[in-house]
Amino acid sequence: MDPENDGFDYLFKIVLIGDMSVGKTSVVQRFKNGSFIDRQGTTIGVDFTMKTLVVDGKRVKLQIWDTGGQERFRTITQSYYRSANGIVLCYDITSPQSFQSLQRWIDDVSKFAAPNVIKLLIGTKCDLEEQRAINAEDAELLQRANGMFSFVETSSKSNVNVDNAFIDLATMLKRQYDQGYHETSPSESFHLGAGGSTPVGWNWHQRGVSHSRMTDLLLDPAIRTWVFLPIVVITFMIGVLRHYVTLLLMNKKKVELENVADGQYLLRSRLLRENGRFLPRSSFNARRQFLAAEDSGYLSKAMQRPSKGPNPMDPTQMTEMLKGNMMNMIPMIVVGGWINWTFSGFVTTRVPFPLTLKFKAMLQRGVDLVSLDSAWVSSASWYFLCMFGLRSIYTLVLGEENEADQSKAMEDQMTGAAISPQQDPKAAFKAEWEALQMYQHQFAL
Ligand SMILES: Nc1nc2c(ncn2[C@@H]2O[C@H](COP(=O)(O)OP(=O)(O)OP(=O)(O)O)[C@@H](O)[C@H]2O)c(=O)[nH]1
Ligand SMILES: [Mg+2]
Repeated sequence: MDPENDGFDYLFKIVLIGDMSVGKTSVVQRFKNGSFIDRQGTTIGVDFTMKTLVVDGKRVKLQIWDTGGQERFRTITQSYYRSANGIVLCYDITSPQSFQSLQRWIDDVSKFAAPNVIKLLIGTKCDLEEQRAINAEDAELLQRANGMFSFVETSSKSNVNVDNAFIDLATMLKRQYDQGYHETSPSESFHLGAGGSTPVGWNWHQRGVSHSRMTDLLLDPAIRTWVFLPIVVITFMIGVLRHYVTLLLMNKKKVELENVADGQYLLRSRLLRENGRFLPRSSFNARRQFLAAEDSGYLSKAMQRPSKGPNPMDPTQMTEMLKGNMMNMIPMIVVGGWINWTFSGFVTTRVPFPLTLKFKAMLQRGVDLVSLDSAWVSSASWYFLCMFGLRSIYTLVLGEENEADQSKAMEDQMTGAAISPQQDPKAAFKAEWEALQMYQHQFAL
């Protein structure tokens, strides 16, 4: 059996951390290739390596993330802790500074990594015995005080203990898994996103199923019941509520008979211009006369009526507009805030097709997890998708002209349809009258 073959029984993610130049990359290189490069370049951000070991006759694949120790990468690399199964903390036995820094690294781990992550302490460069600044006993004390499972001193240069360290870690991870760590708590929960506690069922064990580098998630069914569905129901109910409150608040505009007649006459005039060529000239003229004769035509009379176009400063119009805005903004702010507060940080569902990384920003608001596949949708984004996606359901339930659809109201506001002044009817009559006057009749039949 070739251990490098892609098949594996266990997959564990390991992250190496520690101050810059302590020799993290050298450790990984020694383990992966069996080589040592004296002038190793500093690591920019994070490097990724895979290696498969055989432990107790099973293939254990290690995904190793070698982080850059420079201060400026600290926040980037923290996001890698979250899905780590094992963390290797490194210090340089010749550098007291790197040993002192360990406390900060340990604090970071307890802040950002899963609570059950397995920690291993490594003192590097043990070939430089004459420059030793840190005793092994001190390191052991620190190891025990912080619940790390083991401590070893290694040398990548002289190939001391490097392989052993990884084998020990892999063995420990496998045994922990075998002991049913995840059986006792099927949805091992840990924190995603700042502050939001996010129960995510995490698939520790990929039995040769997927070889993608992305973290594979199993959604806890409770998320479906307590996050996914509530968001849909809340968004829907708010829409219905909005519809009825709007109906209550808004004054229905009264339709006047004259306005209806005006509309109908304008329509008739337009139809006459469009289809007049199918009428004999005398019939056409009679109709034109009826609509546009100098004094007695309907359009001419309508043009002379005193104008009563809507007054833009009309206070009732302003209140209507304010009410409209209120019905838009208040649910947005209140419900948006509520959803964010109660449900933020959950991964709710997965779209059934692959998406490019660019969708992450859109679909994963509130879940800041680099290794999460872009097809997953976070709770905050799910709320927005519901808000825009429920349009046809509202139409089905509330009818065509409903006020529930927030996206429609927003569209109106953006295009200015909600605030554009109504046309002056006199202008419409004048335009129609002129068009009819200029029409040259030619009988088409
Ligand atoms: N003598 C000796 N030198 C080592 C050993 N391991 C690493 N070095 C040297 O230490 C220096 C830093 O090693 P790196 O592996 O690049 O350190 P790093 O922790 O990856 O550094 P960053 O990527 O900047 O965080 C290099 O010049 C190595 O040659 C070792 O075991 N013995
Ligand atoms: Mg490095």
